Amino acid sequence: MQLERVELREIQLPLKWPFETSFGRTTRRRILLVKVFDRSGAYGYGECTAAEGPFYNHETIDSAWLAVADFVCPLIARARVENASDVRETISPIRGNLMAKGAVETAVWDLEARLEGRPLWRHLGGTQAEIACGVSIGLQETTDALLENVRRELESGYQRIKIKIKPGRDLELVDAVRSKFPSIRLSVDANSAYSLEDLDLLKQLDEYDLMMIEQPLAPGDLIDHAKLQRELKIPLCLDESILSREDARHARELGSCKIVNIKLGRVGGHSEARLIQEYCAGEGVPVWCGGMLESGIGRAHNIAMSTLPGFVLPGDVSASERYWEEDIIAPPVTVSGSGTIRAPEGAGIGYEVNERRIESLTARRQEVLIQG
Ligand code: OSB
Ligand code: MG
Repeated sequence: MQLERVELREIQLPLKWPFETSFGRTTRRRILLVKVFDRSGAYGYGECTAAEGPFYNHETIDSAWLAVADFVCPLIARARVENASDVRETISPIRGNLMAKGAVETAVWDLEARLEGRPLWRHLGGTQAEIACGVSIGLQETTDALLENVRRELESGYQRIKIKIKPGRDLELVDAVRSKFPSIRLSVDANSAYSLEDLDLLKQLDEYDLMMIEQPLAPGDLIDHAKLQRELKIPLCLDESILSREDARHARELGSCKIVNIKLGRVGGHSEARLIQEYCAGEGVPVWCGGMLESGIGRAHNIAMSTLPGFVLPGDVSASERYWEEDIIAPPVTVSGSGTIRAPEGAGIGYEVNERRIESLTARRQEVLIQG
């Protein structure tokens, strides 16, 4: 592989329904797509999962654009990267900016798999041709609307329901869903909206037979998560807190969680994701794939990652039609009646990228030369 140039594009894609978490509400996505070209003319696609504003983590699409163009690409150019597995180390001098790095790193993996003519998921070492899917349901206007959403997703076949909570909108939502659906696999995600001062409330969640509470406390609070986990029966799952295999090890050794959510962007790409799932598998810690309201390209990468052997719980990887009127890949991602997605057998991410549609959605574009 000889990298020649990298194309950055911002596309704008309205969500079918607004998505609300404890940190805010999204109605329209601004998505940075990265396309890397080999000198042979082959290419690979990656998606940056940074949001429009710095509320999930510190990155934004605009900070990521700058990081990719001014720092990630130049480092890759200087190193003359030849293998996807070398990208992680090559760009490691850049601190943070993991979603920016992940966009490029995953694109190079797609390129390499396409060059070898095989599915990315097999190229990564995936073993599960069919992955288990759940859904993440945002905060709704009313409890009835939430219950109706849960009912519809269960009817579609999804294997696990996760609902978003925040202070003031927690116990009554969980109580309503659990009362109406006594035996479903149910979890909650707080996106860091609580502190140890909420211990009494969080303890009450213990009574609802949840699969997990995801990220109740601040991203840096591994110690407080460990204190909280000692007070609860339900497993804690960490999302925002886990940026690397080292973070997973620290969380494990401290007892901060019993389950880990892995997101490609948050950890900087496929290589780090693979290291985390390997570590967790060795420790008997279940992992699952999180989502960031991705378009088809990021979604396809999530599917590939989810086929690795450590991914034993249903992820937040769901059908394109839950997000978009029309996706940018063909066919769109679909989910079976039993809540699974079959990993595609085509080369690379395995879905056709609709370049005409991408062109029509493009708000800005920049090309960075790697090697003339
Ligand atoms: O915490 O998992 C999260 C979306 C945006 C930011 C953070 C999160 C989420 C989701 C949605 O839960 C997952 C998805 O459906 O893509
Ligand atoms: Mg989360």
